[in-house]
Amino acid sequence: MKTLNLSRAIQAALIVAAIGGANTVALADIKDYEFELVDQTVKAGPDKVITVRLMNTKTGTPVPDAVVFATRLDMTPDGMQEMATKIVPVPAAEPGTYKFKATFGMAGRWQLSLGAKVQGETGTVENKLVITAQK
Ligand SMILES: [Cu+2]
Repeated sequence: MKTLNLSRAIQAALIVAAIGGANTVALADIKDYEFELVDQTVKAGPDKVITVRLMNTKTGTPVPDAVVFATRLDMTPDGMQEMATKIVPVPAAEPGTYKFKATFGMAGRWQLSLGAKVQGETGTVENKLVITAQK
């Protein structure tokens, strides 16, 4: 019966460790961050600026000084996955906001794929936002 008691003890210790681990993760989770569009629409045409805000959804505050990268801008929402456009970062004045410049060659819905590294957090924030280009 000694073996059984030992395995019970190990099991209990593992459960405590698992709960402790979960609590630690819950204090600061990369899933608590998300991007939002400052403007839902943009004028179709060359060199249009998109502004996004990185939010901490737990505190409801913008997150400055993140390393933000736009990975892709294409027309997936309108069934044109292959219709992608170049996207380049431009300086943003307001802390917690990030700007990009792109040419919207066609009116319609565009999907912006974004990533971010947040200071003090492990992992990567990954979001897809839909912005509408208007004629
Ligand atoms: Cu298109």
